[in-house]
Amino acid sequence: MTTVLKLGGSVVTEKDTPETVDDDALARAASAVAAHEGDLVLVHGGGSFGHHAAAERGVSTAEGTRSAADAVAIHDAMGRLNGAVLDALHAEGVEALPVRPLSVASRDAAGALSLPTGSVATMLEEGFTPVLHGDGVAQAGSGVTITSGDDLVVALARELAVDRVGLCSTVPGVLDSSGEVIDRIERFSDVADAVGDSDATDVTGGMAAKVEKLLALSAPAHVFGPDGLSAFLAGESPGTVVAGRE
Ligand code: IP8
Repeated sequence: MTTVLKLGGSVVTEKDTPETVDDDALARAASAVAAHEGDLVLVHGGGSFGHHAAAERGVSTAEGTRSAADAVAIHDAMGRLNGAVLDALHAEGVEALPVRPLSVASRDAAGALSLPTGSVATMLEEGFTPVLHGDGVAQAGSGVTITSGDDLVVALARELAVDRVGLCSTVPGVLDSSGEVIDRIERFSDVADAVGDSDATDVTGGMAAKVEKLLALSAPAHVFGPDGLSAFLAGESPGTVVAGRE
């Protein structure tokens, strides 16, 4: 049983204060991950590290940079967050290893992501927990653009034999217009009016973009808040199930 789990950047950082880890939230997430049995690939978002670094330099999924210094500054910010995530996992006994997209991934001119997964698959076979993150990635015709952790989740779910996908966000699921968690989404049109943009600085789109990407997967995806993380890792279905092609 292979699970891909994204820890949202807003879950593990103080999203409005640059480069600030939410240590307690990260420690709780690491402890939940440590209790999980089975193969797990982790991805984390940018939070107050990558999104601030990218926004300061005018770089997004749509706007690339041809400045290597800017690309490396964004990558370094993500490296600092990745280091904090790895430290928290190691403290809980999780044998976590970094997999850093800038060096291995690419996008074509239309934005389609190519992510070689040989290292991830071999790490899993050897008992490690690979930890990827949203990053700057070279894109044909655009220099370096931002690739969201959500896109990495989708690429991993396509390339590996993944059974379950989880997105741990700050909200307890995908919410309808009255703030209630939607149990199950099968078509984007069902929720198009209800899902809006993320409110803090986020250069890669909000909940609407997440739902659209998850609907394209063949594995069921779950969107839940930090309180649902242990339940998800135990095989339960907290929050919203996004079941586009199930
Ligand atoms: O928070 C964004 O990843 P996300 C990564 O998963 C950067 O969208 C570098 C802004």
